[in-house]
Amino acid sequence: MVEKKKASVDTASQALFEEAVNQGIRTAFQRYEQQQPQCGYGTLGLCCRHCAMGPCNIDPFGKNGPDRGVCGADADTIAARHFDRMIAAGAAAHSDHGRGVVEVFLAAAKGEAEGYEIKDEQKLLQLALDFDVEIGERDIKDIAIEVGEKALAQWGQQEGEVVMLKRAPLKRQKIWRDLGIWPRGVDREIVEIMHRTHIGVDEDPVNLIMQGARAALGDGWGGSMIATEIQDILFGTPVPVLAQANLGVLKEKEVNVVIHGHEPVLSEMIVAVAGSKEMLDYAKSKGAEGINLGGICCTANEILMRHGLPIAGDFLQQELALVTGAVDAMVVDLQCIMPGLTEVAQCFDTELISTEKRANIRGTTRILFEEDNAMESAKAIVKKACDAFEKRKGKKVHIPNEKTDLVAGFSHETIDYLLGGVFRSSYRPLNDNIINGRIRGIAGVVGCCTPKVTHNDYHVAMVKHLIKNNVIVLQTGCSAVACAKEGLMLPESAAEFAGDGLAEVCETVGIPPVLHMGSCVDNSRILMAAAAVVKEGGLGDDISDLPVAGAAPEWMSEKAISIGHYFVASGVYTVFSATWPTMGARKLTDFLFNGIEEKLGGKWDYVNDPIEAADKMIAHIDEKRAALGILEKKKERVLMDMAMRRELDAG
Ligand code: SF4
Ligand code: MSK
Repeated sequence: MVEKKKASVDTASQALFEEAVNQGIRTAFQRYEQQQPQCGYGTLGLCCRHCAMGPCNIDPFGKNGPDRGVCGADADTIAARHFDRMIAAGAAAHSDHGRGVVEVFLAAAKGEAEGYEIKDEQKLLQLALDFDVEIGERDIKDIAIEVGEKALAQWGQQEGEVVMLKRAPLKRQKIWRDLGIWPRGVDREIVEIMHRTHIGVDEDPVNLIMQGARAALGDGWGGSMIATEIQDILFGTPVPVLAQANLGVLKEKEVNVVIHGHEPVLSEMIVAVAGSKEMLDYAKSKGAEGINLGGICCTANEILMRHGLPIAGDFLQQELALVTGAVDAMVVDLQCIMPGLTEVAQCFDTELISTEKRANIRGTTRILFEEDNAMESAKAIVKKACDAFEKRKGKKVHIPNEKTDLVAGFSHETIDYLLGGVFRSSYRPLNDNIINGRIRGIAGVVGCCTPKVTHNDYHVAMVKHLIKNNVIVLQTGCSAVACAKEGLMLPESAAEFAGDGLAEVCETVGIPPVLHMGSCVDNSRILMAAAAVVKEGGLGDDISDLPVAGAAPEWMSEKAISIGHYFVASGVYTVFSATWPTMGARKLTDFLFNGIEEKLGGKWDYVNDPIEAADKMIAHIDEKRAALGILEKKKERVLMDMAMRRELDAG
């Protein structure tokens, strides 16, 4: 059994972990222990079951065991094929999400999706320029329909270039073209991975990994970026909002609806419906004082970014949320939904409602989302939650006290605006502060949480170490949730946790040292921010020149591998911790950690200690600073008086 202190560094999760143990409820923490010892071949990437002559295992020590599978594939081929298939699955997940969002957008533009409207016309026009859609005097609806059709065509495109990669710096574009890895179509590159990793096709690990890069780029700069942009157009581009995070956001006397998964198309409707008089009256008729919405995983991040709604928790807190006994309905769509939820929900009065045709979860109530019935589905869901509250009313609940304030909503446009001021939005102040050394560099710390390490420990330790060393941190996904709970996303946390230079910039601009940029598909916002920093000038002419680094210290999903690989393929040094999937394949691992840099300017690394990993990121940042000739620049300390601050605010 896991000891309480090892389950989580988050005290709310620790308490509920113990409550689950006391009540005999199994969660991922116990199931992980039951899986021990996990298969060594699988852990090292040395197990193949791509055909029925297998499964084949390779001897990791190169001694008396087999060094090839039945077909003759060696360790590097087997691990590279497996790595590529992780990319394919991750890219497919993000991109299929993106496709669904574009379909809803198109229906909304045609007036066929009640309740949806275009909220950010400016962003629509920007996207129209990307897709070469004529603007002129045309009606905004006509522009939206053409943008929607052209965006949707990116998935099935067979030849040519996925359009959004043109947002990257010109030098980066040339690298992709010269290497022949500019994706032709989002789906095509994923299918090609599946073909090339079939028995007896591509056996060259380097060739396989470069196709992986092509598919991953189709995810990050394609499917994910389109998803982010279209979600902003439909639901509004995030601006800073104050909110709260952790399971203490649940309320005993209100109907608690927890929205979990990834797609904001239905959760936006639930947000709209839950605030209506009709639903509030219904909730009161069941004895509740109100309706309380909270999120888990990336749906949490989506509704947080746009509405300031509270985050109940991250991936490993989904079952713990139910253990509170206070969740009346948990609404799940897709991705990162643990099948184990059903077993936990059965111990309580919780309605577990699944809404996605693509994701049936046995034991859930099915209320399917269709774009033409979103409002009705949302109402039916909220009513079910109210009915469940009536059953739960008066029973004992275990809601922890922990909830922490945070400021979220840092789209890359918002960063631009906050830094540059009202009249002159620009990344110039960020670049200047990197050049003068107040900010040493930028780190993207993202990804999931995993029971392989103490929950949230790596995220929090790494991010604290980075900001202490004047590295500003951009976050998405469950990593953002972890640091929000720790209080790192408040402007005042700069004085407590950040180094002098970073703290000075944060205090002047009024931002936290750790910026919440959204959900997993919103890693595309980090790409756009990196491209904007290059464009602003003074820090080289490619993303690989920037003093930046990426990390996913508690990763677990295949999407994380796709994200990591598109960061590497965009020129970023990217460190993973907790586990690494190719460790048994020496030549392949050496290529990913070293050789790939010659081709792509970025590379992978694995360091299973968050502080050591952060130190390697800082060392990389310093190397880039040295190459730019700014390593020695010491920050000139400027004490700002009120007049200077006002001037900065006014831009
Ligand atoms: Fe074994 Fe080759 Fe079949 Fe993989 S593809 S299971 S290594 S025979
Ligand atoms: S939800 S992919 S556990 S970040 Fe995006 Fe969190 Fe990882 Fe799922």
